[in-house]
Amino acid sequence: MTNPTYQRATFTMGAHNLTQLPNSDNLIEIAFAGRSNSGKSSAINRITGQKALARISKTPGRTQQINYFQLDEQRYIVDLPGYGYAKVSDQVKRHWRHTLELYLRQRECLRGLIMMMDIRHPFTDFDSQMLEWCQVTGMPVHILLTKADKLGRGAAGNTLMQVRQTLNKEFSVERDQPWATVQLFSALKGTGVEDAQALLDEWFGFEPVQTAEPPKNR
Ligand SMILES: Nc1nc2c(ncn2[C@@H]2O[C@H](COP(=O)(O)OP(=O)(O)O)[C@@H](O)[C@H]2O)c(=O)[nH]1
Ligand SMILES: [Mg+2]
Repeated sequence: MTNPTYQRATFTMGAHNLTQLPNSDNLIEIAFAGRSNSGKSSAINRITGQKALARISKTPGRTQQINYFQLDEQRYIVDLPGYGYAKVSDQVKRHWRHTLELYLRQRECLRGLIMMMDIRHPFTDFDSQMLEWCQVTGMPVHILLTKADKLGRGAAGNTLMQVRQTLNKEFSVERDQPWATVQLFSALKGTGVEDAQALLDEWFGFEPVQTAEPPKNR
């Protein structure tokens, strides 16, 4: 069952640089990152059960700001700018590259990063760069392999396994110790939504939602 707090999420502010972020004392943030067009907005909307919280943009890369969605006084979902969009100037790219690095390495209230990777194109250059920045500080990372509906079950399962292997080999914090976790996800079909919500619940420190026993028909 969806934690109703996600459905109450509201947009509170967009920041263009780190000085505009809310004071981190007593906050818990979970950030969503991904290449433009990786399905980040669709994932945020699906996980929060809101149709248009993060605007699903047909023009990739338009969201060049850090967007804050408030769940309650303490907890925020943070939508980081999509990266890898060719039409942005080099200067803008450099600005965001630097800003994202500082954000991931220094933001004290950041509890973890959810990274969207299109299941058909995992580990783009900047995905790997972001993973390295998180690896340095041991920042928890959970990867959603998005648009899983675009592959058949077998192929999706194989990609999941390969991605897990790559994570354990190339991005472990301790040798061969899994650090980042990964799952299949489809905003279209709803695959993996509950698993993603359960992870957010854990990171945000929400108690597991009790599902009431349905009344028995006699
Ligand atoms: N088939 C399929 N398409 C998806 C899924 N999630 C997103 N898309 C499509 O991928 C494109 C980019 O999605 P969007 O959420 O805007 O990506 P963003 O740029 O990363 O925020 C849109 O055309 C979406 O409709 C999914 O789970 N399955
Ligand atoms: Mg988007």
